[in-house]
Amino acid sequence: MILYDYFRSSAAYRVRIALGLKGLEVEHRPVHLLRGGGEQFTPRYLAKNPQALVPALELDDGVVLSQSLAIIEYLDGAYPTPRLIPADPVLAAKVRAVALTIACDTHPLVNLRVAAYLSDELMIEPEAIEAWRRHWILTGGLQAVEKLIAPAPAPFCFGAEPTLADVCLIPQIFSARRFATPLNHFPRILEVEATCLELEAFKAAHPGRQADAE
Ligand SMILES: N[C@@H](CCC(=O)N[C@@H](CS)C(=O)NCC(=O)O)C(=O)O
Repeated sequence: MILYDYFRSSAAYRVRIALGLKGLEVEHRPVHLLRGGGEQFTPRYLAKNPQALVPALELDDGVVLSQSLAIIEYLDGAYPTPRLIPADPVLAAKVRAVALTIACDTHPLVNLRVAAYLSDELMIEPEAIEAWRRHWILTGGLQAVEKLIAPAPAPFCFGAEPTLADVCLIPQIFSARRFATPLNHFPRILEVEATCLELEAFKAAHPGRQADAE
């Protein structure tokens, strides 16, 4: 399999963690999101993913999957050990709710193309864009996630094993720290982070450990 990847992409980071938890090796093909106006816009990459976003996962038979959560659902179906989406339907819905809070209601608001539009089209100053990012990371995502996982058993988001919720949360925390978002009001989230970062799958997926890291 080939993962079209960018070291700092939160969405690609999710897929890297999932691959690591399942012990799967892939070839990484970096797509530089900034260089030369963005390699995601080249015809060669658009043929892989017409959305011009990373990640994309090319399977051995040439089929290309896009959207990190769809890719992870595929991996969970094709390589079910360990399961990232629990079999219990209620628990699965809770895990997906945390994942979607991050992937649908937080990350899209702070993504590169949104920041580029604010900056290049609306002429918004860099400091205001940073404030925008912090605002949505907190109010769009982490405040709710803290409440969603607080009643669940520790040390991961939902108990003794990592799930899709942890896979989505760790990259969002990385992004929060990158934009100097205060996390001190989120003890449960910080506990999950400390627990995950002890696992090799989470360590190996970290942006700083990627071959294309800058
Ligand atoms: N919902 C998509 C989001 C993918 C996404 O936004 N990727 C970002 C990097 S984290 C990207 O490729 N940005 C390029 C751009 O904004 O031009 C997913 O989960 O895969």
